[in-house]
Amino acid sequence: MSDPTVIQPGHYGHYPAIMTQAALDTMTRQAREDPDGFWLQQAGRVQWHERPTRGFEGSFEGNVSIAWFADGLLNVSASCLDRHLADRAGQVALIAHREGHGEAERLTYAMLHERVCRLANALTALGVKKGQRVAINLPMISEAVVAMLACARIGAVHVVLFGGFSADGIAERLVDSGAVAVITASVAWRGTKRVPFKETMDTALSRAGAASAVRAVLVVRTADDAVPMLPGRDRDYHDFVDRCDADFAPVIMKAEDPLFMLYTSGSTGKPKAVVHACGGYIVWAAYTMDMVYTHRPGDVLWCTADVAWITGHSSVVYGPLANGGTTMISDSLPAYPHPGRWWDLVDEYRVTMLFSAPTAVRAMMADGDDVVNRHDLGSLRLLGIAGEPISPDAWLWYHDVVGRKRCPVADTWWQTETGGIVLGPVPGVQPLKPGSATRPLPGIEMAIADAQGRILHGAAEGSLCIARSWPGQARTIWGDHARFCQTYFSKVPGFYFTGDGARRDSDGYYWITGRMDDVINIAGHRLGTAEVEDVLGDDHRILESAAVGVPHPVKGEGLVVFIMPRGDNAAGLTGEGVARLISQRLGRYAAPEAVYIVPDLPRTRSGKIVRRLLRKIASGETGNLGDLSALTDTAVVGMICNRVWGEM
Ligand code: 6R9
Repeated sequence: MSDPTVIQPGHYGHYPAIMTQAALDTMTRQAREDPDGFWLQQAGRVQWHERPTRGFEGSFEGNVSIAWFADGLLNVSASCLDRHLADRAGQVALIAHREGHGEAERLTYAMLHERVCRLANALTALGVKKGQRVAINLPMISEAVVAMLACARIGAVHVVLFGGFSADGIAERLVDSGAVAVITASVAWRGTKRVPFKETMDTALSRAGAASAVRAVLVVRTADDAVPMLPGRDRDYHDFVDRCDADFAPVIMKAEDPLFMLYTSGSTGKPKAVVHACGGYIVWAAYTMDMVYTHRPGDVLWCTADVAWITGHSSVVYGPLANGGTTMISDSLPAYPHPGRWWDLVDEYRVTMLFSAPTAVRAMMADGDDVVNRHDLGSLRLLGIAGEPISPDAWLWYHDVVGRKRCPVADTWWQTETGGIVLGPVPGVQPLKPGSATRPLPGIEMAIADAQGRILHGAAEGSLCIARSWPGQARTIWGDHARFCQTYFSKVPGFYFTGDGARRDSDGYYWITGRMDDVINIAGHRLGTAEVEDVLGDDHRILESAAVGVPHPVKGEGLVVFIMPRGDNAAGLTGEGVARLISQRLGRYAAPEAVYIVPDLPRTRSGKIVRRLLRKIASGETGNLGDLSALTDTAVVGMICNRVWGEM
């Protein structure tokens, strides 16, 4: 009898699988036996100015070093654009839909190439040089894709900053990255909400003051209203760029030159930017996206991720374009102006591969099946997800209701640090298990370690690690290589530690159990609890605070904050005020679900706040608080329970 929780590939009899299980097994074996040979062969997926002959060089020990294809020369934008001009200049590369703006913009490879060249010339005219950083802070409009590729073309390192960051968050990242130029927009719309990009950037730049190296700001005018411009610094994007030359010879880069850096959250308060290298990253993006999202003629891939996340980099921009596909972006929301809006767009643009986040799936699930059923959705052939754990229920809803049981669901596990998909199915080849991110792609040697750092074999649960480098691996943390070594390579010596916990079943499938560090995942956005506590530490009325993640039905996790006021100096301190402070300082995405002002926090004898207990209390698991004997004062627990849940 077959296990009901396993869906065999034969179920998708029509699915155009790219290989057989036997071929996949062979690939996996080759990659294991001769990794350098395997990856040098995969490197042929992209265009090189000088093809590499060297595979991996480096070590996960000591002062970790990671290099791939070190003698290769290339330009990533040439691989994503110029290479396709010979045979698909007229094929649509990018569909850019803007809510409320009628028909989407459709840019062919030739048009995208031209726009990227013009911006490359514009940035050069502004004095931006190879190796310098350019911050991109844009909504989901075509200029965001153009901007990333134009930086790649001139060899500048792009730093895409999320539109949800606060002015302080942007200022901090501009200073840390040393960005010399900024590309932003006047405003964006999130449904009916106006998001003032330029205003926030102005505030960020004035707060950063002399600490920022930004000399030039290009502003895409996204609305008709007047935009205040600072003469000498700010320029209207299209006025300036559209007059620049339509040709720009790509700057030849070494494979190990940085392509971009991207900020992500870890377990300390300071945001960190991981650095990705040109050669390894683009090979990895092309390889992983082809293994899971193989583009065929006529395919439209819509990955709903914001370009400010790694998913936006690899699955919206670099992977699809390296593979010569058609990628779609949209600034729409799933339920605005009405529930089912994304299904309208799937039908309108004949989307064949839809890639989203579990949080969006859960939100659309809550709108009910009728909303989905009113749509055709016949163009879809593959559904994908990444970003957070998905329950088997939500997985099956996506599969049965959205995919009408015709489309495989690819649950892909990866990280900003991994550059691209690590765990995920080759659709139509492997059996699927709802709730599992399946198995590692060929070339990835996944491992599970116990609490002592010992590697476990067979079915096991513990911390998720990777035994050997892969081309898309982040090379360092910008300006802090020691932190890179400490964060990822000290927990399990000789292995890359992901920060996640996982269980591997007897079929070799992985089930992610969640983060093992102090990072929470709010609707797919990583947030370090230490970032929140750092912000609160700046309010002199707050003596101490503890931020924890609790389960949330739509967002996956929500933020709950406990505040201990400073005895006699806490006048005016309110939960709303604290919530406002967090949103202002970090960004809207970090807004807490609840703030509790409590007289004390539970502590161990060495003074450490026991966040595990606070998490249980906040999520209502008060019947099962576990052993409290290590606490200095157990009465605190009852007091906090009362504060959160009333008299018990
Ligand atoms: C791609 C991306 C990485 C963290 C990662 C893990 C969680 C990502 C997941 C998943 C369960 C999946 N995560 N994919 N958890 N199942 N399929 O999201 O990168 O923003 O760096 O987040 O997200 O906890 O460690 P990033």
